[in-house]
Amino acid sequence: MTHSDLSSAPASSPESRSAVTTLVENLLAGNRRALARVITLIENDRAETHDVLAALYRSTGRAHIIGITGSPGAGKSTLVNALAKAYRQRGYTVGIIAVDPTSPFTGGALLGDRVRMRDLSGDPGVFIRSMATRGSLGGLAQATADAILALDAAGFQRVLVETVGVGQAEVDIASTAHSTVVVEAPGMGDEVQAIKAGILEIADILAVNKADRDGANRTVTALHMVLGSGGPSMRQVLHHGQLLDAGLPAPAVDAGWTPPIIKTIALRDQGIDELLEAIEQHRSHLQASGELQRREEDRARTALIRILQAAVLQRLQAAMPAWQLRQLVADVAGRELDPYSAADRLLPAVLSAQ
Ligand SMILES: Nc1nc2c(ncn2[C@@H]2O[C@H](COP(=O)(O)OP(=O)(O)O)[C@@H](O)[C@H]2O)c(=O)[nH]1
Ligand SMILES: [Mg+2]
Repeated sequence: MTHSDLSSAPASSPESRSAVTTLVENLLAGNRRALARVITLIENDRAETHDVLAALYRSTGRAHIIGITGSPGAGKSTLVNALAKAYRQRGYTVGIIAVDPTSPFTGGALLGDRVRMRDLSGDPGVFIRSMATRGSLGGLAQATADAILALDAAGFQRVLVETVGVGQAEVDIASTAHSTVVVEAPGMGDEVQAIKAGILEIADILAVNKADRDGANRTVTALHMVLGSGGPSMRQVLHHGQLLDAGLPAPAVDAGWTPPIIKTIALRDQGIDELLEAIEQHRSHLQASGELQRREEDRARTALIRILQAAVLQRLQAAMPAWQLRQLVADVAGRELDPYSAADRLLPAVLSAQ
């Protein structure tokens, strides 16, 4: 499989279909180049992506997906590196995806991450990839979710996804991950700030990294207080916020799990076994309580809505000249038309577009 096999043929041609089949077969057989190629297709939002994912989908659903999020500099990359090594020592294969919405680079990790992940490279049981935005319709969240599917299909048992906690990104990852680890570090500013930003709402596990530094215990105490007052209803807030679909029952609250707070020194591999244990305990809890199934349904719903939104916009853009859309927007902005009526005018175009 070479790059030109897939780029030369039109998306639905027989040549392209057989190239897709070969690519998928190679990925499922554990070929790393095929996996890398598939993730590149996903990143570039190529037309073949849908065929590839459709062919892979039945082979997914086995990996445990772990989101690692928190402020820049909290030590997420270092922690991911240490966690991956610990998982490897226990015989698990590990996929790592570093998501950086601000990075202009794709396909290669940031220099610091490259240095840190050096001790993992060359290990066939580890696959590392970083992803950045390409401004595709589906966006970074969709590309990340699809890349996770590819790693899952390729047989990686644990998939670690590092995201910078800067708002919507971590909420998106939380809806993609089975277990979300929020990384805090002492002296990184007001803990209340993190709570305000909503980052704790998505935590299944809290890691207070840089526990070698002053103030780690203060951070732990502050987090205990917030969790004590907020309790398990935190998750409910998130899920209700994401219920874009009317008529579906609100998901049950995961009342049986209190996020543990674990001190780590990622630089020295301290607290990593405890963190790994907490993740595995959370996985067992998800399975035993039925929460795993519920989160899978959440994931499926989120994915479906995201894909539908992108498809509707794509069809709209295909069916209507850009100037016409701009005029409609101008009319709404100028109060000549309300947005509901504008949408009503656009919908027939969406439905008739091929
Ligand atoms: N003192 C101390 N420094 C750490 C620890 N873990 C990471 N660091 C350092 O913190 C900085 C940021 O780490 P990095 O993993 O890149 O953070 P990220 O931005 O959250 O991914 C780096 O200089 C790390 O070496 C730790 O446990 N203790
Ligand atoms: Mg990082």
